[in-house]
Amino acid sequence: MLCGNMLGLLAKTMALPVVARSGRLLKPVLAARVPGRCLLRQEVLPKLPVPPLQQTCERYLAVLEPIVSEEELQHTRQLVEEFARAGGVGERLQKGLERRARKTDNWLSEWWLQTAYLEFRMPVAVYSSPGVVLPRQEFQDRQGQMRYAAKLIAGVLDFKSMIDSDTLPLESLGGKSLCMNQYYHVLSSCRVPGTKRDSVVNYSTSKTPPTHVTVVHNFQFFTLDVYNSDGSPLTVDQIYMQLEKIWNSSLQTNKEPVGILTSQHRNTWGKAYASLIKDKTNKESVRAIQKSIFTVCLDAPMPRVSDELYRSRVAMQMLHGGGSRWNSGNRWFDKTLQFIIGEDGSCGLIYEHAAAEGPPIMSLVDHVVNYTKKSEMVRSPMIPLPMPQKLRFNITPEIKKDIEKAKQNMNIMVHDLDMKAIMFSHFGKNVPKLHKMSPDAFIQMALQLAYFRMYHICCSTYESASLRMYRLGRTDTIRSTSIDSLRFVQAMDDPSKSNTEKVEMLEKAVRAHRLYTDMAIHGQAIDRHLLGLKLQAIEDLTSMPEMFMDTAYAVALHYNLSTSQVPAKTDCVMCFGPMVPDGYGVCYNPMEEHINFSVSAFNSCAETNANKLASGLEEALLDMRDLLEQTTKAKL
Ligand SMILES: *[C@@H]1O[C@H](CO)[C@@H](O)[C@H](O)[C@H]1NC(C)=O
Ligand SMILES: *[C@@H]1O[C@H](CO)[C@@H](O)[C@H](O)[C@H]1NC(C)=O
Ligand SMILES: *[C@@H]1O[C@H](CO)[C@@H](O)[C@H](O)[C@H]1NC(C)=O
Ligand SMILES: *[C@@H]1O[C@H](CO)[C@@H](O)[C@H](O)[C@H]1NC(C)=O
Ligand SMILES: CC(=O)N[C@H]1CO[C@H](CO)[C@@H](O)[C@@H]1O
Repeated sequence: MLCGNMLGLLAKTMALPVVARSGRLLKPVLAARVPGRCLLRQEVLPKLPVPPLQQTCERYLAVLEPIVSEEELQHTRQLVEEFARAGGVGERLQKGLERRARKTDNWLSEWWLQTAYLEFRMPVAVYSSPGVVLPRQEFQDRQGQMRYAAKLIAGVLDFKSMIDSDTLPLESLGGKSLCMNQYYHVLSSCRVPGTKRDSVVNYSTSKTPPTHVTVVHNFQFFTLDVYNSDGSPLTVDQIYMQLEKIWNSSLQTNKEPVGILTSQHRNTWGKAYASLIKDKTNKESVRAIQKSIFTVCLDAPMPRVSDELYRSRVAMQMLHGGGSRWNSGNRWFDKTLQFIIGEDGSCGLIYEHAAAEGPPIMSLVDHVVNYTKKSEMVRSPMIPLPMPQKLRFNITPEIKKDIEKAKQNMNIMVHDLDMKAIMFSHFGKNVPKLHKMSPDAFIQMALQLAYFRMYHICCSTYESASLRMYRLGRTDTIRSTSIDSLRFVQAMDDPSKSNTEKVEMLEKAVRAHRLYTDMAIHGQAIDRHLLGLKLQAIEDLTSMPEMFMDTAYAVALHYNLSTSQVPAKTDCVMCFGPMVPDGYGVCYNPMEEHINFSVSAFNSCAETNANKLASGLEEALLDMRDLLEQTTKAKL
């Protein structure tokens, strides 16, 4: 199954003065967003190209080389030749794609949103939504927890004011502007389940944009109005007081965890949703959550674990909440953005993936974390504020049954997810840079090496690449496994190879990865193009070309390694589940002198082990550094 997990490449931000076009300084306000700089810039971004057919076919055969047998490759070669021959079906589909590209802003984005996300029927928790682990906070009690939550809410509102006034720092990559569209989909939006496919609603451009966030504590949801009537945001102090009121009126812990319904298989939840919102009160409560700017989950403390396991436990708390006994019911998984703050200092967030990739989320996180560090909060005059509204749910026996089923399924998912979050503290981007290698390519090659050492073969590897250089661009796939990476990992532990040979092979593999990356961010990778040709065949009601029914195609799309580099300035790490039942999900944030990793796998697969791959990765990184250092020394 295609899953659109994840992120893009390092995006440089150019800070621009926070001054409106009129020259007047902008106040954070509720004013409806006016199409301004970002949207005008949108118009001048180039359109995503459709790569040439022959190029994609050749590159497809090249990526298969390290992952399928020679016989299979031979067979596939024939199918591809047949597909791409002059006057053949490939050319016809290609023309269809080119037509689509002329008629739309982006030939891919709507298809991608539908196939990768809204038609994906597995639960969004674990299978689709990424989490982010923030550095552990010092607080040890609920006052500290609420104070931090209040600062965090204020920080997001501060970021929102840049979105509303269209003054977000524009991002660029290699001197080219990036599409800023995703930023406008993160707040005030929510996924809505359907019985066959889902949809996404957003209220940021509605006539009456929302002025509230939802807060959930002990499975009970509240709406918290975060703006004064004059449009100014509440101060941290004010938000704190409101959170305390919420806390005090949600002390009972015996409430039905309605939110856990959102963790179900999408068809199941789609059915349960229809029955839930038949009741008018329920419908209004659900609407209030969907419409809110974002959600804040005040989590109960989780079981204590050793410092070594703590990071991994928090990663799991972000991804699924720990099960029905713990915080899994303290979520609305359909909500695009949910910050999570535990009483024990664990912090982070989870986001629903249909709206955005990692980078916009990370730049929001960087902004918010900075904001929470601003020394002390200003004391504001205490104007009495209304009590935040509790959202009521009428639980019929039928809904109660759905909740019980959801609890069971969630607990199965919780048991199945294996997650290891590690900090690699020996070095970061500094070492590869010293040896003139791309840090991302270096880390990817270490991952290839670790995998090869475990399985003695290599596998299809997905690394997301940002297509944001193009209008409405999302992602394509960097295929990190190449014939050059295979040669390198084979040579690395081969005593008949000299260090100099090994270094040459590493350099070659790193260059191949760089080249593929460059190709991908310029819209010339193969994965989305092949998907487009396939969807075009479906749209044209053409019989499915054999090339897409070939085993090699299934192998190519079976990503045992699903990876993403998600850089942030904040010392944090993103995490997500594997893309396939027998695979791994690996995410990393390379800092200058250390790297934070998360590695996930499923316990139900006997062949995979997150701990083992994580330590293999550390070993591979160290071995590669030693190789470079020894060889360089020898040269001197
Ligand atoms: C919100 O969704 C509507 C309908 O899907 C869409 O027309 C609108 O452009 C979206 N607004 C934003 C800010 O993306
Ligand atoms: C919440 O309850 C605590 C303890 O009973 C009390 O000290 C505090 O004043 C209450 N806060 C609000 C805002 O009602
Ligand atoms: C956070 O603050 C630091 C120091 O004040 C600054 O250098 C950095 O650019 C800020 N980052 C963001 C994303 O605002
Ligand atoms: C990886 O993928 C292949 C199928 O493409 C499968 O046979 C293999 O067992 C997978 N899992 C692992 C852990 O290698
Ligand atoms: C969120 C997280 O795990 N951050 C860690 C990244 O690595 C550094 C240094 O090794 C740790 O200090 C952070 O806690």
